[in-house]
Amino acid sequence: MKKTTYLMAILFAFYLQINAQSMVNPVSATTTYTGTYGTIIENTFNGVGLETPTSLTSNHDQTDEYNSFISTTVAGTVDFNLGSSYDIQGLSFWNQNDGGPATNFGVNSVAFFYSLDGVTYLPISGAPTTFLESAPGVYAPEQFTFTAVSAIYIRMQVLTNHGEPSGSGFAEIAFLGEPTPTVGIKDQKVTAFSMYPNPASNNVVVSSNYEKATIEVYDMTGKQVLNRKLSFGNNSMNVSALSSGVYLARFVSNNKIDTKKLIIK
Ligand SMILES: [Ca+2]
Repeated sequence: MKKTTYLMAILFAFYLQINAQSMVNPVSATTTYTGTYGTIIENTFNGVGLETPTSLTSNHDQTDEYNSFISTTVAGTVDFNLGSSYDIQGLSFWNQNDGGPATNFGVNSVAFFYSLDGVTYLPISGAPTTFLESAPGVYAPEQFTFTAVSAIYIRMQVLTNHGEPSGSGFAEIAFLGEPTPTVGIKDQKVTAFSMYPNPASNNVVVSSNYEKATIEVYDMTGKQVLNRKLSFGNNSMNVSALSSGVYLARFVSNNKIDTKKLIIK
């Protein structure tokens, strides 16, 4: 193969790799907010207002009651349902812009969480914690990337806005990711970690396929109850202090996050 052909092949493979990641739109959402000005939460994920509804870099039209959401309180939570499991590794966010009522309704400080069951939510490491107030005439999104998490639900908890006392608003949100790969027999060896016995009572052997990893155990309220460093291979984890019940074990290494259910007898 000629050198240039070889180089083109590599570039093309790289291009395919990048394009495997694409826009993931929620299919529904539930929120603690009450909408006002005739706005509905669906306006923030149905693509209405985006000049190119399939693009994470598209501009969003001037915000109005038909393409954005305004709440009656500043703080609130929105749980976006992706419909099925995706490996999410980024997001685009279009804040309330100068179409109205005013840019100071825009979302300011936030916290993002992910969940596979819509009940237990864990924090997304590296997700954005603030969004800028939109400048007049600026309708482009803020874009963020983070270490991928496998999620069916993404929670955005709004803590503050940009100064308006009567409520918060934003125009659109969309996620960057790909459908979570189904683990086949040939993929078993790339599983991040395994645990046995499970159900367990006193000790769990955690087998890690990565160097320098951590396992975090959360109870069903999302509270972390154990945190332990792992080395490659088998690690013994004492769980005798945990009461009987269902827990989530979250494995974190440099490039891999994986979550499994752990049952304590
Ligand atoms: Ca919109």
